Amino acid sequence: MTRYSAAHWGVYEVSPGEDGAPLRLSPLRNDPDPNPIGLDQLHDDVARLRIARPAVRKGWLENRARTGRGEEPFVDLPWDEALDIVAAEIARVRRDYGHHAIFGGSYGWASAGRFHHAQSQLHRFYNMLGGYVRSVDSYSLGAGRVLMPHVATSMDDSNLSHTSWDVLESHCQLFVSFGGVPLKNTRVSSSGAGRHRARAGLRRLRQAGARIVNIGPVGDNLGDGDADEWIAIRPNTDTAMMLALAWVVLHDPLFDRRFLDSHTVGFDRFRGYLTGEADGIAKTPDWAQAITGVPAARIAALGRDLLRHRTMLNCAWALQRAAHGEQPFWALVTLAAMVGQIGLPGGGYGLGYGAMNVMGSAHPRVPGPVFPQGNNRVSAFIPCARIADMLLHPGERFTYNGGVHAYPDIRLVHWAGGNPFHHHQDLNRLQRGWARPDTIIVQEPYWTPVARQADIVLPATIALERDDIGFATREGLFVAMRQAVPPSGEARDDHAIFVALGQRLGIEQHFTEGLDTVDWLRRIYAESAEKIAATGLNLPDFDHFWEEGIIDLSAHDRPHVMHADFRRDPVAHPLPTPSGKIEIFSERIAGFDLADCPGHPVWLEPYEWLGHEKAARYPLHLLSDQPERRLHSQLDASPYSRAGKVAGREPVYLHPADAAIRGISDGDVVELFNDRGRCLAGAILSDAIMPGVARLATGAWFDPGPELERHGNPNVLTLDRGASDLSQGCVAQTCLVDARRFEGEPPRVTIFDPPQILPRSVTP
Ligand SMILES: Nc1nc2c(c(=O)[nH]1)N[C@H]1C(S)=C(S)[C@@H](COP(=O)(O)OP(=O)(O)OC[C@H]3O[C@@H](n4cnc5c(=O)[nH]c(N)nc54)[C@H](O)[C@@H]3O)O[C@H]1N2
Ligand SMILES: Nc1nc2c(c(=O)[nH]1)N[C@H]1C(S)=C(S)[C@@H](COP(=O)(O)OP(=O)(O)OC[C@H]3O[C@@H](n4cnc5c(=O)[nH]c(N)nc54)[C@H](O)[C@@H]3O)O[C@H]1N2
Ligand SMILES: [Mo]
Repeated sequence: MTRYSAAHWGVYEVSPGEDGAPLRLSPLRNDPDPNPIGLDQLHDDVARLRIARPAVRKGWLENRARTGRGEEPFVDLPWDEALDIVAAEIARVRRDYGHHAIFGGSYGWASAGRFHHAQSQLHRFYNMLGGYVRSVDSYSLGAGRVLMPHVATSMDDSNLSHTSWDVLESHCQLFVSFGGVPLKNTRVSSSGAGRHRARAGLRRLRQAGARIVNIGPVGDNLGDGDADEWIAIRPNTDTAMMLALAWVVLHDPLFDRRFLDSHTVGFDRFRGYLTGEADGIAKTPDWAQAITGVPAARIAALGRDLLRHRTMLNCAWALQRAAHGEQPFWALVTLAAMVGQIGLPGGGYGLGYGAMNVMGSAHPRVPGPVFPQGNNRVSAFIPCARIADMLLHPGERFTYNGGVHAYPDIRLVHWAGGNPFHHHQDLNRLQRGWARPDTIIVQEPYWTPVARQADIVLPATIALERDDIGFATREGLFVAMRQAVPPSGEARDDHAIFVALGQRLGIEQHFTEGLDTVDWLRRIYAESAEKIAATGLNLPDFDHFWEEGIIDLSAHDRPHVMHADFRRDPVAHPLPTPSGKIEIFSERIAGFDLADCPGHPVWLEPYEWLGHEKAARYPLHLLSDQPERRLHSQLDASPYSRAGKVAGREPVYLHPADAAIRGISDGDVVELFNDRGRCLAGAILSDAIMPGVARLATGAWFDPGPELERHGNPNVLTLDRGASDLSQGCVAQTCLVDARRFEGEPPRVTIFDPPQILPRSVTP
């Protein structure tokens, strides 16, 4: 009987190793493009970084010292003692300061599995206790999540309703993508990727004769080289190019207002801006050339082609992870509306065909199992990327989606399933904020950077060590994730940790409702099956599912066209915007009266870019994209991730001309630097990156040395500022740096050495 395990990277088959060897993981048999990331989950290089027992930072244990985070050794504690300490600390903070002093935002991907979802467990626990300060939105789509419901539909809906690859193959003639379709990214889906579809999707699109154009600073990030054309563009300037394309479309004899009149609002307000009637500047290809570096003739030619083909306009999420990140999404939708093919097969727009496996799926959209989180009685929240601001500036006001709010004063931080020392920008600044709370509790399987920055570390199990249900909407599978190995060391499930804390704080019954793990799995499965039955699709009962190991929904696949119903009948199928139509001008956003996000798409200068005066000092634009060989910081110690390193560090891609003027050769250790920080990386020279741009993927485990970060974590360089006063999204891609060859013996990377743990006996 085959057993399965679902992971964000894909579904894996689990079988016993031969002759008593450890467990063997192999890709799902019918996965056309398996993702090797997950095969290393049980490798010794990963396993040696597991946290064996609860641990408390020495200075915190001895005298509750806030200083010394990330520097002092930890002390081993038995579970009961550690749990008593954590429960007492939670009780102290809620008694003395209230629940709005507890930060439980706990942003992060954790692992797949619908029940042991670390964040949901933590949120339910604190909700039962009386609430916590939460975080909203995501690092993925900070600007997009806030903007898009005003303009077309929510990002959740958008992600689940992209036109499927099969439809593109049959109908799309011109596929234009800002930011490529990087296959590395498409092999992951939050909550569990199923069969990987984008590689074949792109290949078939190309074989069907579609012309594929990649616009971006990076030339080799579209499929297996499927792009017929690469238009190199300065980072963070795509909005200007989209506006110029819109200008060309507007002046094309084939331009036709009918779709704009019937399905959108506010075009004429935008038109005045586009033509320059409003501000004296016509957004022509010449105008855009000066900003983007793309020749005006090329913009004009592409603009002319848009109306003459069935055209899909796509944009990577990375474009909105930048200053004024709302604008490229809004401009793209506006351009697509002007082209008039939204809702037609193979035409319209895509927001993220290259972001995840789920995009372009034809699998049915059904509601999956959900572990209920309860209600939060604390109203205070932050946009997730404003964590350092919150920690550094309690009481300070911030704007968000039209409202004004204040940062709460946080005394206790509790994190499970995320790595802020991976995901946040300007880590040196985060570290200053991180020094302020009384207590930081982290639940983690591994000695990750955030675990090392905690006061109290509680070891959590990984997915292979527990029973769970794998499911992600439109991934086409339910996966019985049966425990495959015993927990490592004394690791406990996040759920079990919260049950034990609940016992100590008097909410155990509330938290568990008297159910054990298997009871919960049965319950959330049955609830999902009932909802799905209402759509006419019947799942087997739980025992049958658990025995079979997998339910495959692909017999119910259907070609899908985004916004098809809306196009057919916008009155019967309105969009969830105030007008029910696509909002090219948004009265609501205009009403917020924000200088950095007015009522229609506009070009606004990024905080840092190659056209900025700062570029004289820091002439390279740093892109920190998603890593090919891991998910964020997860499994960075694995052989697969380490095989991609250069000189033991994360590779930085540089154009040969930029390398030459700095005396940098392939394989050199280089130092990247700006006013915010310095890090080392290993150079790879490549013609597939435009001059003036450097690319260093995220996720090398943060390894701060006395002088500089040693391992290549780009977030010591990135800027920690909100995308705008509308969204406050993260702006990781807005960052100028310079590079130099590192002379001398580079410092050793030490973050993969397990930390020093003292026995309990050394402390009073
Ligand atoms: N410069 C720059 N920074 C970025 C980005 C960028 O493009 N550029 N991208 C951003 C984006 S889009 C994202 S989504 C974030 C991602 O940031 P995160 O989601 O925080 O990164 P992960 O490394 O996935 O962290 C998940 C952590 O959960 C742990 N974990 C796994 N399973 C379990 C479990 O069952 N229980 C517990 N308790 N823990 C578990 C893992 O060991 C890991 O440490 O990064 C953001 N940061
Ligand atoms: N293997 C792997 N896959 C992943 C992840 C991972 O960690 N590992 N993370 C997942 C997550 S959480 C997310 S949110 C998605 C993110 O999906 P995306 O945000 O789409 O991913 P990125 O790799 O950051 O960026 C995609 C491309 O955008 C380009 N780009 C960056 N800035 C600009 C710009 O200003 N203009 C243009 N035209 N192009 C630009 C980069 O060159 C890059 O190749 O990926 C998911 N997939
Ligand atoms: Mo993300």
